[in-house]
Amino acid sequence: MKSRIDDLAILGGPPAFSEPLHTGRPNIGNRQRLDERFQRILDSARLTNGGPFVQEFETLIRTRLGVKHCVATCNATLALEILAKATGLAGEVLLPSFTFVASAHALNWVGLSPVFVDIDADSYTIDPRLIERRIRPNTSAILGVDLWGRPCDREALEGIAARHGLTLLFDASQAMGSFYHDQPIGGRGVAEVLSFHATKVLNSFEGGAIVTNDDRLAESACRMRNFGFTDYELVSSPGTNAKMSEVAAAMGITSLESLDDFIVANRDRYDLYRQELQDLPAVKVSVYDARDKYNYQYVVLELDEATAGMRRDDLHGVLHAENVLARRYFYPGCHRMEPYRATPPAGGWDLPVTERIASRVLCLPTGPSLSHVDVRQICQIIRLAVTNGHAVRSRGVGQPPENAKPLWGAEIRST
Ligand code: T4K
Repeated sequence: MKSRIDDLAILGGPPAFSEPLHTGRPNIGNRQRLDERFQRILDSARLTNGGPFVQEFETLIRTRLGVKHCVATCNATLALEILAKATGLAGEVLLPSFTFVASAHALNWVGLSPVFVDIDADSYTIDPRLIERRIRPNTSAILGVDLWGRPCDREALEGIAARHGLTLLFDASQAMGSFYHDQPIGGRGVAEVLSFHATKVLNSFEGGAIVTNDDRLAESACRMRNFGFTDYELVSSPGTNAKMSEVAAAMGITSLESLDDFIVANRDRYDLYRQELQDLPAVKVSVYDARDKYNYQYVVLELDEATAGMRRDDLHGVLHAENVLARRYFYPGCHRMEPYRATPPAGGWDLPVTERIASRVLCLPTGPSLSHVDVRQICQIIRLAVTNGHAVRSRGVGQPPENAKPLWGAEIRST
């Protein structure tokens, strides 16, 4: 364990970890069962186009979430695009800027205009109190985002959508396994979208899904993900290719079998992080709404730079030097990314909470592949850095953001 600031790797000490600790380590599940499924796919030569594993995966997801339909796709970005097309959205869609850029890009890609609404400082999700002032005659929908697996305020959004005749959709890409109050995410609004990307709590290498209780919407989405085909040779609408492959579904099924174990492991690491960091006034590990349940896939630390004497980016640099690849998700907010940065509304984007939170938060490595010893060591590094923030900073540790990403080029530790 490091006890003096000179031990910190950024100040010349040896890195605490010889191999990178990633934020977003894939959860694999039972490899033997995965292998068996792969063999069955190869033996059957049924590789894609709605094969038996995709059908099984869809059934398992809809049963688990208690929804009528699951339309599996090759990723969540295309699921969002299809959903926007299938619900016939036009004009402007309200969503938070503080999200992964795919939430906004999917809308932009199909010709819609994302309009960003600020977030609530405690939940980090869209602030319902700020939505109505952004509604204009050409607003067609609200896209709530369950950031870091935390369900956004569905009841409040439903009320607003109903009052203004807006379509309500949810980007639940990060929220598989989470519950809004006592209900699994997936069944609210017109539809919800899930991601099964490798870094998600449930992974299918790449993958996504639209889940909905709307029969017609499910039928449209199925058609659109398969070039608009309704029959063997009959094409009855525009469409794209967003089909999930059989290997992806096999991974998804395998990962789903262990999902509850992954969540228990995530919860365990989250509790340990909180326990280890609770007495540090400069640091807040995100707290959750007791009415909900979470997948705990992201452990989010918020740094108060005035108390710490160092900026979030300094701490980010300190951790990366130790091979702890914490991420500044979702810095700097979509509104500061192109094309949204270049096309602000009159008067500019008004997103003070997003700006503040985006400059303060760090997501830490977590998950089954991370040991308790690892977590304690990471916490000790954080403690050492933030309790000596001024001293560390006076030695010029600030690391420009551009330097952070290349570390991902390093070898990945196997689970
Ligand atoms: N909406 C929301 C709210 C989302 O969060 C996302 C995706 C989407 C929509 C769109 O879903 P998809 O179309 O992707 O299904 C990652 C993911 O690529 C992205 O899926 C995810 N959100 C986003 C939050 O994170 P990056 O650029 O941060 O990933 P990357 O490659 O830097 O990996 C993160 C860390 O995970 C690295 O340190 C290494 C580790 N890793 C990653 C991969 C891919 C591994 O250890 N193994 C791996 O295979 O975007």
